Amino acid sequence: MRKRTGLIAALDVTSKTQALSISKEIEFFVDAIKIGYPLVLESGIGIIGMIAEFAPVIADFKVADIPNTDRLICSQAFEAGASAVIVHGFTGRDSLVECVNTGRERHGEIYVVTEMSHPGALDFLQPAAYELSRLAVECGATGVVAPATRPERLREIRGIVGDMTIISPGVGAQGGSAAEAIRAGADYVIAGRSIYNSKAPGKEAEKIASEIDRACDDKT
Ligand code: NUP
Repeated sequence: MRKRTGLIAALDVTSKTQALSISKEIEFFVDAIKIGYPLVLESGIGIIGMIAEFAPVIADFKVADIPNTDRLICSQAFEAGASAVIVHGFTGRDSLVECVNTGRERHGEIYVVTEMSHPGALDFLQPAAYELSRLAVECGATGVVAPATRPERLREIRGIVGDMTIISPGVGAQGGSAAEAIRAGADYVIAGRSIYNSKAPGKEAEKIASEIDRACDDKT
């Protein structure tokens, strides 16, 4: 992913028409558009290629299976035109290595979930988050997904993954701040509902992008 604005829009709408019209409105302000099951189950896998006309697509399939099934899922996503796939690491090293290898073969990126952004992440994922971050580094993933809702944890994860890319959800609707996430070490922030539920998604994306820009200036 080439960094320009530092913003990734999550498009969890369940209407293909809405997804395409929002993509057109926000394309200038985002580095990628992340889509997942809500939109793909409604529209079919072909929606990936349609959205890729506007911005690189991250397929948030949180792939979490045995290596062979992981390979099949990642391959389908890349085949459909995704630039990146989000996968889980808790299934273990062999599964993650298979995802990373599939990404390499398809010239695509693989991002590994560490600690999720929602409150329930404290139940099982938080205790494993640092190990999952280390596993992502060891397996040669492109980057990790770490929570904007907990900047202090994001900072720790940055310390573990070095210069690996961090993409950070939880901005806006989940209460996280884009500026704080950037200052804590995120390369990109992910915002969904605050953009697609807004009356003016383009303006909202522009606003978040300029917040990111200012936070990047603070850091340098
Ligand atoms: O830890 C995570 N938290 C999270 O919200 C990992 C994710 N992939 N996401 C996704 O980011 C979530 O599924 C949604 O697509 C997006 C956040 O959307 P919103 O809360 O800004 O609407």
